[in-house]
Amino acid sequence: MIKNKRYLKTALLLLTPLSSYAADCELSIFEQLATDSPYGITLSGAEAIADTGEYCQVEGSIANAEDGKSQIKFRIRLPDESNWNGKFLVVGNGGTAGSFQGENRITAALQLGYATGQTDTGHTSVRGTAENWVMKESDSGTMLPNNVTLDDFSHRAIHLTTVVGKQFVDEFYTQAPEYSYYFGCSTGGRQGLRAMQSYPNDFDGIVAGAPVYSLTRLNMSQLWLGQQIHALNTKEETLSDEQLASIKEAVLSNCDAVDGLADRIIDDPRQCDFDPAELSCESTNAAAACLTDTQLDFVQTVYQGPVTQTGERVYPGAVPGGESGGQRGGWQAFLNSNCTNEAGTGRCDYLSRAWFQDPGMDLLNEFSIDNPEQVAAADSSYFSTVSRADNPDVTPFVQSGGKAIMYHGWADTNVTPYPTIEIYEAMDSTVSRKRGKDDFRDHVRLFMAPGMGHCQGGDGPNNYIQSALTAIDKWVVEGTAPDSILASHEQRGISRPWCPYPQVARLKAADLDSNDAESFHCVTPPE
Ligand SMILES: [Ca+2]
Repeated sequence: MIKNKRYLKTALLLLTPLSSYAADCELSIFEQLATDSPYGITLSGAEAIADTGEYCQVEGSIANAEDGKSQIKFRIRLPDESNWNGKFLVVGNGGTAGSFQGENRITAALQLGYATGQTDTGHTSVRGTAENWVMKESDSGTMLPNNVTLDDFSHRAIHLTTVVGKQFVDEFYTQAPEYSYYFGCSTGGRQGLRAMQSYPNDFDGIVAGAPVYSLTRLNMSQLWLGQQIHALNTKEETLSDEQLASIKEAVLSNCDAVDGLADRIIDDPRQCDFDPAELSCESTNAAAACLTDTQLDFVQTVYQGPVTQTGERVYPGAVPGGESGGQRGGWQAFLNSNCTNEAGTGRCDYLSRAWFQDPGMDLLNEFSIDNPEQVAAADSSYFSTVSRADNPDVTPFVQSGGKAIMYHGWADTNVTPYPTIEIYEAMDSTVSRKRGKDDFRDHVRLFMAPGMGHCQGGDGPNNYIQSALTAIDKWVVEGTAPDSILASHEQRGISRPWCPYPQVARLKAADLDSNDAESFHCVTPPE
């Protein structure tokens, strides 16, 4: 019935060429779908928009079949039929989500003719207000984990937005999407990993950047770092911008040219042997931005990461090369971040709610990685358990023919890149062992991005969205695995290929232009 109305409208459009595309974007198109849906869909609006091409934007919410308590907001954008490429792309979130995010990915996708989907992941987060959505009050007045919002945030919202989004695409074009993709970074990277692990048939292709496979361990390392910063500040030894810049310059002078090119890009920070002691104010030729002994200890500690007194590593440390500058300001970003218990102003407040449902708990002073009971309690909280994306067995995804591009900036100071290599290698060995063959890299490839910060920024090439999207599409549709991904740095005017791990980019010949990606090829580094 509804579809017949659409056909009628289409016919009218053909008869009246001056009719706008807007005539074909009405909520009524989707009403029957919403009524028949088992997921409890409420439509909130449809609007014809013309910015990145012309598209129909539909918004609504999903209550979810299971318990009907979810409030997962979704936004679907449907390009004009003549521009639709037959595909559907869902983009992920960042941070604690709570709004429609990933607009730069959406814009790139609309330019390529994709229908797109976004979700707020089932709760609203407003900067500066408490993350109360992680808790709920029981009938007896005690605070409990809010399992509905936590499930939605962790994995269910992306899944249901994808399932429902495909139906909206089908309803609008009277044709299901030929291929469906996912693209996200940071929290969005975790959502992409989780999709591979838990919903192996949702997507034909996944692009997952800076994924956080253990959100709680990342958060624990950030809390620990907050405590180190607090201690440094208490001693009035706070690192200045000038000192951070001098650390970065010292790192570069020691490590930049190790890869053969002095270009302010460190190809593989694991090859960087840097001792901050050379910046000591005690040295004979100490510079104005030298470091005190307390500051030197702090810098070493940040590289080392959280390790307990008994020698147990809680999480990997920071990579050298991202100390200063970049789009997110290097270490300044976390040196300026606070960890107070004031509602809505810091990570400590959020984690006290997420891990312990106790906003009154002073994590800065009361939590310690050297207290095994506390660490175990945080690790086993509902929040931590449900938000993990650490199952390396993605065999079902691989067996269903899925393709995935993972990536991580080698100068990411927000989310240290080491765990991404760790989970990638664990996935490779697990899947290869189970399948009894060595074709994992025909399905999943990791691209480490030299000099790039957290999902963006940094001195290295960090403009990659369009080429990553093109690469995953080519892999899925044509079966051509990406041997490199072209990335560029707009301000520096340089381009460079990202190489599939463990390969690195090297000049094909020493006299070629090192600003041009064409001069490079991907090679396996010598042992
Ligand atoms: Ca270099």
